[in-house]
Amino acid sequence: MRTTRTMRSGRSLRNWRRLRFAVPAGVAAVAVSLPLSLTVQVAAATPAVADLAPSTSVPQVIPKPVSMTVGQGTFSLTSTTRIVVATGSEAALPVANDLAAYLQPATGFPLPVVTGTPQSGDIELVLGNPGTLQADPDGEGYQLDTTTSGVTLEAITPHGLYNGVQTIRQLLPAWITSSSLQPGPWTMPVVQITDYPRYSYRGLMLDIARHYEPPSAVEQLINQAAADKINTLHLHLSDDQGFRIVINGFPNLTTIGGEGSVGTGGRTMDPGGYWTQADYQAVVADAAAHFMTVIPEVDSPGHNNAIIMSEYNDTANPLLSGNPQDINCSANNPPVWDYTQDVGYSAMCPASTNTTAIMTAIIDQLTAMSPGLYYDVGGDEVPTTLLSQSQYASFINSEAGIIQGQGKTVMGWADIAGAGTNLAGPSVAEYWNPASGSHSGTVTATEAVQKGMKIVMAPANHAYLDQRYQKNVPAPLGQTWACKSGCDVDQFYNWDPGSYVTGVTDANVIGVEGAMWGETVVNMSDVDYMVFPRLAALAEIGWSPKAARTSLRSPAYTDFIGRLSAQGARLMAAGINFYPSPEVPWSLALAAPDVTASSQDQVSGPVATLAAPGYAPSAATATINWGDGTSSAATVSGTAPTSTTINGLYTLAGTHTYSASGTYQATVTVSAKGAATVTAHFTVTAP
Ligand code: TNX
Repeated sequence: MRTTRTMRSGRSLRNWRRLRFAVPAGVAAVAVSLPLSLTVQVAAATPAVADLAPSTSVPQVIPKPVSMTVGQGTFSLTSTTRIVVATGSEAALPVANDLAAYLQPATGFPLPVVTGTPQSGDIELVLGNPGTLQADPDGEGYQLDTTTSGVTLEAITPHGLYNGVQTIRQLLPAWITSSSLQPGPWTMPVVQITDYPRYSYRGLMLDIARHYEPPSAVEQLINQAAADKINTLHLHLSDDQGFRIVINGFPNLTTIGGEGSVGTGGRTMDPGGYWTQADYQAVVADAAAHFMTVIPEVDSPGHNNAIIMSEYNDTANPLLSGNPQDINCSANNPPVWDYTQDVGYSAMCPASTNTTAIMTAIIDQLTAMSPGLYYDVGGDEVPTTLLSQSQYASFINSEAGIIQGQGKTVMGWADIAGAGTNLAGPSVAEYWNPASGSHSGTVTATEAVQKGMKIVMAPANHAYLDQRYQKNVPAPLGQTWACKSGCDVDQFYNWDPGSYVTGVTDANVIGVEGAMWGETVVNMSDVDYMVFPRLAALAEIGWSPKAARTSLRSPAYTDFIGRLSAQGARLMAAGINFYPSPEVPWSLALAAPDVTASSQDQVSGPVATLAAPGYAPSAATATINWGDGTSSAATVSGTAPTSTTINGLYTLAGTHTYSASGTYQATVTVSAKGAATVTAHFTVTAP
C-alpha cells in the first residue's frame, strides 16, 4: 500500500499520528518474587521511584535468563583463578581468551587460559549438549553453574559460550567493566542459569549516512551491544545526505556522495566521510569476533539523493552509458543537494540500465564482503508521485534477483512487501510503522505475512532509538514524530513483538531491532546517549521469554527496571554515555582501594570513586569512617550531567591524621536521595 509508505515521507504520518503514552502520576512500589523465594523491593515509574532501591544480593542480569536459581554464598575470582577449556572443547579457546581479556583490565589478573581439567577456583568452559538447551535451535543458549568453588559454563556452540560470558560479566561487580585497575573483591553469586533466546534475530541498526561515523566508533558500539546479547548490526550505509562505502568503479559515490552529513546547529551541512572497503571488512570482522553479523543496507530506490548527485554527471564512467542522467526520477531534475532532514523527494529510475549498473556494482561488492545471510535493499518511503507502485515493485524485484544471485536473502523495510514484489520466505520485512493491532497502518506487515516473508519488528514508537525520551528530552538531539510525548525505557519495554500486529505471530517474527537514525546525532557520544539504556529493553524483548509486558505497573516492567538499575554504574565504569532515565532507580557503586598514609600518618586526597548515575556531585553525601573511632565528611567532585551527557565518575577525597601508626579498617559510605546507601571498605596503613 503506497499510501502507507508515503505517509511518513510527506511528514503526514508524523503529524497525523497523535500517539499518546499516558504515564501514571504515582505508581506504588511492588514486591517481586524471584526464584528461591528471594524477594526484592523495586520501585516503578517516575519520578520518585528510587525510594526503594533493589537489593544488590539478587543477580541483576539483562536480558533476563530463561531460568535462574540463586543459591547460598559466592564464588571468588582471584589471581589464581584459571580459565579452563575442557579437553575436547578446544573450539572454545577464542571465547576463553575473550573472557580473560574482559576480566584482565579491572582485576589486574592475567588469568591463564588452559586446556584440561579444572581445579577449585577455576572457570571451566565446555562445549557439550546439555539437555536443558535442546529448545535452542541456533545454539546461542548456555548453562551456567556457579558454586562457591568454581564456575562451569556449558553451551552447544562458541556463540552460546560467548553469551554465557556476557552473563558472567554481569554477575561480577559493576567495576569489572572498567579499563583500569579496580580494588575488587571480585565475587559472583552462586547461581544456576539456563538461558537461550526467544528470537534468533536481535538487531541494532546504525545510520552512518545522515551523520558519518568512523569505523572505530562503530566498533565501540559493537562491543557494548554484544554485552546485551545483540547479534546483528544493520548498517544503513547510504541515504539522501551521504554515501559511506567505497564502491570500485564508482569513485564519485564516495568522493561526491560522502562529502557531507545532515546540517545541525545552524549549519547547512555537517562534515561527511566514508569507509574504504578495508574499513568495512575490519568492522565485519570485529562484529564477527563479537558474534555479531553485519547486514549492509544501501537504501533504494528512494532515499538515495547521494547516489544520484554522485552519478548524474558521471558521463566519463566506462561502466555507464555516457548519459547517466536517466537514473534520476527525483522531484528535482537536475537533482540538488539537500542536507536537511527532508525525506521522500529522491528516487532512482528502475528502467535505466545505468541504475542497474550502479546498483549491481553496489550489491555485488557489498555481498562479497558480508558473510551474513542478508542484504538489505531499504525500499522505504518512495512516494507514488515519483515512482508508481509497479515501477517501485520492478525495481525491488530486479534488486532481489541480483541479491539472490549472490546467494543472499533479501531484507528491507516492510514497504518492500507491497503489491507486485515477488518476495517470499525467507525474505525479511522490517516493520517500522507505529500502528498496532489491525489499524490500517499495519498493512505492510500483513502483506509481508501473506507473501510468506519473515518479519523483524521495529515499530518506531517502541524501537526507534532516535526518538526523544521525553517531550524535549534530550534537546537538541532526537526526533519526535513517532513519540510525541516521549519514548522512555517503559515504551521500549512494554510491547510484544509476537502480538503487536494482528495476524503477525511468532511463527512469522524472527526478531526485533532498534533503529538508530542519524539525523540529529553528530558523534558517538550522542549515539550512545540515545541507544543506552533503551537497547537493554529491546535486548530483553528479543532474548527473554514472553512476559506480560504491558505498562508501567506490570510486574515484568518493575522487575526489569530493578535489574536495569545496576547497569548504570557498569556503563559509567566502561565510559559509555547514556541517559539516566528518571524511570530507573539507579544504583550507586563505590570503589575504594587500600591506602598508605604519609610518614606523618596522614591521609589527604582521593580515597574512593563513585558511580552515581544522573546525580550531581552535590547530591551525594559521603562520610569516611577512618577505623580509629573518628569519621569525617568526604568531598565529592567531578563532572555533573548535562542534557546530552551522563555525569562522570566522582572522586571522593578526605583528610585525616592518625594519632598512632598501625593498620586501620576504614569505610566510606555514600548516600543520595532515592538510592540505597553504599559502603566500601579499605585498609589504611599508617607506617
Ligand atoms: C524513518 S521509517 C525513516 C528514516 C528516518 C527516521 C527518523 C523508515 C524506514 N525510515 O529515514 O531517519 O524515520 O526518525
